[in-house]
Amino acid sequence: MATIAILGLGAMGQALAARLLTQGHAVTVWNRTRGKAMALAAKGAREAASAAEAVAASDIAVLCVLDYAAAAAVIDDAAPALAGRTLVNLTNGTPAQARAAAEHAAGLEAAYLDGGIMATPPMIGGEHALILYSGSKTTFDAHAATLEGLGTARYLGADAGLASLHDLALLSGMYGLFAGFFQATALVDSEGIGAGEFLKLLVPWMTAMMGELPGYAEKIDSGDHRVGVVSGLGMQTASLGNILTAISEQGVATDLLAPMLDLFRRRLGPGTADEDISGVFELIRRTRAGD
Ligand code: FVH
Repeated sequence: MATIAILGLGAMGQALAARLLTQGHAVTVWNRTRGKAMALAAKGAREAASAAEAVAASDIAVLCVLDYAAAAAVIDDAAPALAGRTLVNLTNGTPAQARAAAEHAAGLEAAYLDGGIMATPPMIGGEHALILYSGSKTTFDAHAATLEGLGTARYLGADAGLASLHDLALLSGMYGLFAGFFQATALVDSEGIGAGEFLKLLVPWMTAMMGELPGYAEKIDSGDHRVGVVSGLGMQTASLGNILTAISEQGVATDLLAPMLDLFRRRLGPGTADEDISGVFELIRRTRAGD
């Protein structure tokens, strides 16, 4: 059993602390604003008066606050106690922020892991909870058994920014899905069809379309968007144009889908009508040296 500090008792910090207590770990908790530790104290947590005190009582400090500005403030408060301990930062941020935090922790002589939580608070400890980690492999291996208790622990590499990169990429996919759902539902809603009723058609359709992704991935990885094309960019640009015309005619806002048509039209040119729509990836990817 480990001695663990949970720094930050928002919805996620509370869930993490509760899970670790259930698993029998010795948990010390701290939150900027007092009064959030009562339920955890009833389950056996000890409340510390400061972040430094919580860290000093523990081998591992799990930091989960609103953003990296808040995380930096907590790390500064805890700095005197961090030397020789492990800081696991599960605060949501950018890869650059994660790398800077890793350097900051190294300067304080703390081992550092950055993490991205792919779960909501009620999911913590459950079979669908996934937490991505990056940073020192030695540190991850040393604490993997404890971290597995919070959810499947996936180590992505020594670069501390990798967990955040994958976290934000997965969330980008999620928001794209939600955007499609909102746009499609607004269209049928214009004729009085309810969202719940429409879902019966939408979910199987979206599930079937997920089957297209491996083909797109192959084209993106090879850079060749002309192999095995079934539905070309020319046809799909006309089709998406029809969809946006219909959306406008129905009095529905086009905001969520219109940027995709702009990309299709920008990509469409002499010789690209027969390539796949995966070609739009070339318009949004970062240009690399040699491209
Ligand atoms: N909740 C969720 O569904 C998502 C799931 C995926 C991961 N996220 C990220 O987890 C971080 C914490 O999220 P949270 O849900 O716990 O957020 P809140 O309930 O709003 O609690 C925020 C905590 O942050 C503390 N805090 C804010 N500013 C400061 C600061 N300057 N110094 C110290 N602590 C600060 C706040 O303290 P207080 O307001 O109670 O005093 C809460 O403990 C987050 O990165 C999500 O993106 C959650």
